[in-house]
Amino acid sequence: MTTLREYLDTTSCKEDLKELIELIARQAEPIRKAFITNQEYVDTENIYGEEQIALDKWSNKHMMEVFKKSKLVKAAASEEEAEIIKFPEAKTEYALTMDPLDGSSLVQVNLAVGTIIGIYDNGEVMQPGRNLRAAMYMLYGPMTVLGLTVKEGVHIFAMNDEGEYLMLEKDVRIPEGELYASGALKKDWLPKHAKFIEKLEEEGYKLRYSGSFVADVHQYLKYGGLFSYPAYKGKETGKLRLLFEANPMGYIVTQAGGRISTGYADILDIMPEKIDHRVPIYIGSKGVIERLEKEFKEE
Ligand code: AHM
Ligand code: MG
Repeated sequence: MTTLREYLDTTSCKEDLKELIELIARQAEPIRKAFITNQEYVDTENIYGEEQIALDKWSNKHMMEVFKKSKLVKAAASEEEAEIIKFPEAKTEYALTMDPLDGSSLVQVNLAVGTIIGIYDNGEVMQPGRNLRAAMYMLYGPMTVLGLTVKEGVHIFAMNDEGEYLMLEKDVRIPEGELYASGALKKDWLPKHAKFIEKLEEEGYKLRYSGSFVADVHQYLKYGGLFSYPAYKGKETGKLRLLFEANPMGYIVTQAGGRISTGYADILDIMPEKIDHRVPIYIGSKGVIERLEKEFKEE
């Protein structure tokens, strides 16, 4: 079986990028181990005023320490930090975006959660997702799984008992599947969104929504369909973040032949206006997203 290193050696990645990807992927082990010791809620809120559980903070702090020590990261923006963190001792130009623990509300019920990372190679995080050099996620489910693209397709790896990643699926292509999901309360959905979701239900699309974006997108990558967290009444920007969630996962899905859209435009072309820039998200199979964009524009 192909190890992560063996795969990386077949790509056009420079040695320091290979090292960075391996280093990040290895952090799945300490993060997983921390699940058991970081279960309780702490009485702080994150920068979005949300209740923050200890594991969010722990994972963020752990990753930032790893980045600093490695000298492989010049700057990092994290969902858990109000400002971009700079590492002046870095010997590279890699700038990262990170959701250290996506799906954190599921930690205490032991459902799948993950870490999402975007990697730019020009020292800058405030730029469109289209410019990403690489994107990856680690999913902590029954197995520890790594989804990775270095702009040469999407490949899925699983960690074995020795902590080594072995390739599970090569060159994943997202099919035109029939799963659907929508975040936000149904009573707050905007009319165009509600109409489209209703249509999918009538066509026989099956509902799959877990509360963990990274776990949901991993599933949609395999089976296809339309995952959405839309604009909704009172929050026209939607909930999910451009830098930390939409761009890296959208980049991966796009590399697998799928799409990510606001319903009107490709999310990967958006210039971020601020660190916590939020976007309505439609992500999944290409056909259904093109159909949605067409209908949204027509009405
Ligand atoms: P988080 O990064 O703080 O965990 O928040 C993002 C999560 C996504 O993983 C998920 O899709 C969404 O929020 C779930 O939200 P809701 O509870 O409104 O369904
Ligand atoms: Mg998140």
